[in-house]
Amino acid sequence: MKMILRWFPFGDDSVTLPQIRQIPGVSGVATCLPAVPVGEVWPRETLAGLKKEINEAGLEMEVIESVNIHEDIKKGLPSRDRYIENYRQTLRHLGEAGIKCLCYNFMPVMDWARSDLAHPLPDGSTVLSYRHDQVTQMNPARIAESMASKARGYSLPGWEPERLSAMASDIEFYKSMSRDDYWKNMKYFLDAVVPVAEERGINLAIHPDDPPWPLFDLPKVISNVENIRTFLDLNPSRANGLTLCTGSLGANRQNDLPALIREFAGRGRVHFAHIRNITYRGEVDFDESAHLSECGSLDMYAIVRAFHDSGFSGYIRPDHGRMIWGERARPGYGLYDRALGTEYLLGLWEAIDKGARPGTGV
Ligand SMILES: [Mn+2]
Repeated sequence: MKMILRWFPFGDDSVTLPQIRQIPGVSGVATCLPAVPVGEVWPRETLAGLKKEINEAGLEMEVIESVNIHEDIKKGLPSRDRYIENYRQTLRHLGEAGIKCLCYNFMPVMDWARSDLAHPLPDGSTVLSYRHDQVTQMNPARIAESMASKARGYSLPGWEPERLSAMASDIEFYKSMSRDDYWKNMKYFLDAVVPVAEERGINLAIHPDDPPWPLFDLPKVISNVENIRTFLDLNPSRANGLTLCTGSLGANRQNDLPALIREFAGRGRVHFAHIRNITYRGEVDFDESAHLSECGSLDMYAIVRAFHDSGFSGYIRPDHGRMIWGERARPGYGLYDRALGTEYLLGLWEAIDKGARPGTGV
């Protein structure tokens, strides 16, 4: 297991590499090239420069989050082949840069949604929160507007301006697409890119839908145990794997997270873990919360233990955190609460690991 932190390059993050270097137990960052338009090849030289910057700060660059997938691939349009070829070329460049794991998602139109990016908690911190009625009462353009107004000037990954302009027509397009066709488009993509990933030693790790239920009638497919099984069977390579995000999948109370982790990590198909806690505020409403079990609705001990017991050897990051101690940062991605979460998760891991090995525990 390697503990990493998400970091946005080129000045689009309030958190610096030297700060991340000082969080005990963190070996590297998950990063991205936000300036490359969706569908185009990620330039080799830019990746090499970024790797140099990260390595010189004493950190590894082994995980990318994420290379976005052009909407034409998800729609299955004839133009998809050009974009898929570009994706294959990007994978080759990522391999040359030493990337071992690529987190991506296949969600149509929008990556993730929240009703508030700075919801106040009683302890004075703020968190991202989701109230289903508020989200469905807005149209996607209004959601984007309301999210951007609380993004403190940082870009919101997955809500890039070029996506927003096409949102309304894209939503119309998907209304006529069957769930089966969506799976077929996914398989077409996987069968083209997985062999290149395998050859370059990269594990693909799809991120679950967030929230894990349909919004605006859009097909959402990575949201529970059944459809994750379907997804993994689309292409049986180990390189076709998952990012297991406890906050995303955990928002659906029907998802038994430890069981899900034991099944998929046990099969060697989980390559990246996003571990965070949430507090249920209704059947389909939740607030993000501090990582500690007692601060939310998820049992973090059971979650970390399931990863440990499954022999998980991929990457873990603490995912989102609260905004605390007056920090001004990208919503969900401040330094302080993610550092606290990191140490808590590493503490759980050490206790479970030593307890599982006779002679090393108490
Ligand atoms: Mn996540």
